[in-house]
Amino acid sequence: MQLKIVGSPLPNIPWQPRPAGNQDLVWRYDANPVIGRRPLPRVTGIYNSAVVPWKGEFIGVFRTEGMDRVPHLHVGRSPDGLKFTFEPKPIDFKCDDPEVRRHEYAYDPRVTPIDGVHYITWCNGYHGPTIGLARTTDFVTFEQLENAFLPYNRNGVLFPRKVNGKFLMLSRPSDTGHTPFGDIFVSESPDLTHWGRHRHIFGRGWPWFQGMKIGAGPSPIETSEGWLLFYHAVTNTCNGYVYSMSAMLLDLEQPWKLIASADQAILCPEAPYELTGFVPGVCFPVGCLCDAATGRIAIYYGAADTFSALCFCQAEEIVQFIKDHSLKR
Ligand code: M1P
Repeated sequence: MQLKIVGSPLPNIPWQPRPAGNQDLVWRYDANPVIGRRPLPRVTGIYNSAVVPWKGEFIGVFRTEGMDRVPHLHVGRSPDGLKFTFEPKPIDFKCDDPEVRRHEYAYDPRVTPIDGVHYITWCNGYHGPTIGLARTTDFVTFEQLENAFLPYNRNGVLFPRKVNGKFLMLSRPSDTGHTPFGDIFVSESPDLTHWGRHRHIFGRGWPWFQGMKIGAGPSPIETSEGWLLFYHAVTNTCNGYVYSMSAMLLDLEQPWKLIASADQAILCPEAPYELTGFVPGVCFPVGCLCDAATGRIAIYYGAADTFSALCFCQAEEIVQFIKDHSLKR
């Protein structure tokens, strides 16, 4: 297989080669976490956040959580994708409709460029969690659009281009709490306001690593073998939920059709910063950089609901692994 990636070269992608002797598909940045404890005054953690290339450097939307544990979204910037500085104040979304603008909480942002505009999707408090949506062209002014779905929903993730002339969004219908269920669906829209044609893509279940729920991670990467989607997979234990990362391939023109899904996790909570924090045992992929020239992928993931960490992989190896270890249910 000679995998082709649809996208731009990113020669300055943050990157470390796989360490000698390491046989894992996905390996961690050796100076993790990239964002540690108390990154801002009175902020206990910045995690589950999305980074994109921006004018030769990097920018992103970050989940911050203070002593009251209510999450908000802040802009952050980085020259190298490794060291970040953050706006001290949350994003002040502009919206003419006060009903849409009303703010309860905001978390787990994804950032997706489509046709020169950056769209932010996040879990937005509106009588319970639903999918908030905003757009920006400069990361200074953010225009908030209609919430995409009715409550309760989480993990709203846009595709990076229209498919058959429509915007596509992944999401996971949920409940108001720590949802003990969850499958990934896709919905389409002509205008980012009206969403429909909801299709089930893939469900929780066998094997055990994803027995409780799953949720889309970063925006899918377009490859010659299909859309490559990293996702979080949750299992239940006697000590609570454990969040790992796995990957699947979706059909390019009919993305509700699953091509293949790996039969195991590709990153499990093992490092100290993944096992110690506000919620131990969480690896939660949210942002992703990809160098289309080399197939290098850098994934930003939340660790233990406290830290932001980085891991690396090669697109062709991941796609081959999904095909070779394709889940059969
Ligand atoms: O605490 C682990 C995660 O729990 C929730 O994830 P999900 O709703 O997808 O199961 C979210 O609160 C997420 O932010 C958190 O990391």
